[in-house]
Amino acid sequence: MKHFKVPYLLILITLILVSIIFACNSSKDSASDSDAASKVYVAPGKYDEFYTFMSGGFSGQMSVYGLPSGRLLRVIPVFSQDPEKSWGYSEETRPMLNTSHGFIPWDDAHHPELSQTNGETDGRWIFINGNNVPRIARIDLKTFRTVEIIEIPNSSGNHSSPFTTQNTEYVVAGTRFSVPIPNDDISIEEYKEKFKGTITFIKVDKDKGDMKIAFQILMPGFDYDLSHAGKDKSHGWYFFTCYNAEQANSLKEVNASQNDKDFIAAINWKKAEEFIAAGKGKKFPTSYYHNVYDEKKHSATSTEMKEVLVLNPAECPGLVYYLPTPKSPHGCDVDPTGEFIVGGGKLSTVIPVFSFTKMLAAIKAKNFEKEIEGIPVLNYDKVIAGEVENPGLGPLHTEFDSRGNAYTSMFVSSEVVKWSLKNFKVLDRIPVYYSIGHLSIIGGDTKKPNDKYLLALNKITKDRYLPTGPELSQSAQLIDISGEKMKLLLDFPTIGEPHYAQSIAAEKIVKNSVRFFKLEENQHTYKTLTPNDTKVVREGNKVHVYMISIRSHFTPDKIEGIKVGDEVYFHVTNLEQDWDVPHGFAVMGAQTAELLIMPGETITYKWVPLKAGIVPFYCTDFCSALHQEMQGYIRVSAPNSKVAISWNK
Ligand code: K7E
Ligand code: CUA
Repeated sequence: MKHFKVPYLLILITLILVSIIFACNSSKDSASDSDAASKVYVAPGKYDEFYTFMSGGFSGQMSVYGLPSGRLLRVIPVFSQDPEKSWGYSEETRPMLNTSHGFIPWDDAHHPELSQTNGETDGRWIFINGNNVPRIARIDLKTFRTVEIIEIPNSSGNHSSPFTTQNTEYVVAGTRFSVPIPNDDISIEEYKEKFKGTITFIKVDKDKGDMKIAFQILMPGFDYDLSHAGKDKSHGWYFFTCYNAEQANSLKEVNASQNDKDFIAAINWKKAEEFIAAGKGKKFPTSYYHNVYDEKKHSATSTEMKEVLVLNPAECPGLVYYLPTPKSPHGCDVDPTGEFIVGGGKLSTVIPVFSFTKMLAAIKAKNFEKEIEGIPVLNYDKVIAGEVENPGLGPLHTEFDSRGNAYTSMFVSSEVVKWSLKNFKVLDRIPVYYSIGHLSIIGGDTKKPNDKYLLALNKITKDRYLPTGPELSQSAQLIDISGEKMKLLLDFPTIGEPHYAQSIAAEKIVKNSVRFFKLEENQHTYKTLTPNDTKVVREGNKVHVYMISIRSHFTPDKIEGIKVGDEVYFHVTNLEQDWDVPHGFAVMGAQTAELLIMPGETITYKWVPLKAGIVPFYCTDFCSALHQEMQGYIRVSAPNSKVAISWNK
């Protein structure tokens, strides 16, 4: 505590007090007049104009809403098990949650990021980061399913992720918590000497979307918080905010708030590619898992990877520069032209806006104030384009419209502030309820923002909805940004903690949406395509049931010869070939979740019977007038019984 400076403590205390005052100011002055209501009204049977994808935060999922109605359309399990969809329970999907730490059915997912082509969202995939066990997932927007999860080695707290480049060349991952690399049993006191950050570049296959770690950059042991890729003129660069340039290893609330400025790291990834091609990457042994779901086999595989290529900036001149950035910056956002880089200094009284053009000139002129571990630190005055003054308290994240305006979320003063990229003057502000984290404009981090709506993603709900006990849902607010003044249109509750959201015109997705899986394309090892092919096969204590479901029966629906302690695998193929006819499957006493089998799909349900007797199973999805009849019986006998396997067709 001996380096402690009083003014910072005062600033912190003031911010906390102001935040409490704002959070408790339960004003109800929303603009929910008939004008606002008509703007969000979507008539029964009509589609919304936009999809919005919200991260689930600590729920590990992603939720999908329609805009402007705020209607919940779907919850997509990502880093989570979902009993409704058997995700993470079925034999086919369990491998998706493998990591170098074993099976991890949870994570803290923050930033959904849509794939882009030419700097615009293209509706093909959406990526999302897992913070706790560093991972990135890819969801296929044809099926709204997670199809790939890659673990990030040499990382911890994967927060500055997975922001994409303008043609989805890369998604990235930065360590929020620096750690020893390779991780090792050393004293935490050795933080300054031994703890490092990494920034990982994950190459995305341009046709298939498959992810592959291309290389990592070894960084000083700061906390890498958020990032965005450059676009247009700054395409080829990535920007990462970081805090804790103090390299504190405890009481970070105070100890990482000492310096006037931390940094934005500017990384030239095209240069990085050249250094890799020139053989500058060092192979580090490591272990991480790459899990891929095959939509034809309806099954996932999990592969352990054992090494990663690492670049050291000290040996790669021109690869990384630091831009000094006021007070523990959080958000790191690039405007649609690629010229301005905005840092969100949580504890700062201004919003710094950097100029990419000035940055290049300062690099050329070597306007460096110092070096940190071989990384030049540029002079603040030489790279700053302007500072937004009196923006409010606690600036976090910024997005943009197409008219040269920026919108910044103010966590502490609970408001959205609109300001101009021409003169950095505040133009408008609107209160939000309460304590906003991210905000999101449709296409707001791309080259082509849409000027209709802004979503405020608020952390504290308090009195906005009917109380539901101690735990309240978090809340989103839809704000009209089409005019000069922002207008609040709608409140709607959200799932988990949606840090960030991204939205896209519905037409980009609807046209590619899969309605069912074609049976003739089903390549599952245990598929069953006709009643005649159904069977029950014993292999030692394993029993494989090849089963089909079609309105309104299972075949077989009478099975005998199962014994206590057997491992029974029901491989159920849904023979329907029409949209919206799933069948469910559940067995009494099975210690797992149901199956929900889409038309044309095969899924496997594992059951180990523990008691002898008659065990019913049934379809859990109300699929037809005779759904209640969609059921069957299994006879379970003692382990030493002589009852032979039999079944009906
Ligand atoms: Cu600001 Cu994780 Cu993007 Cu939360 S983060 S708010
Ligand atoms: Cu099939 Cu109900």
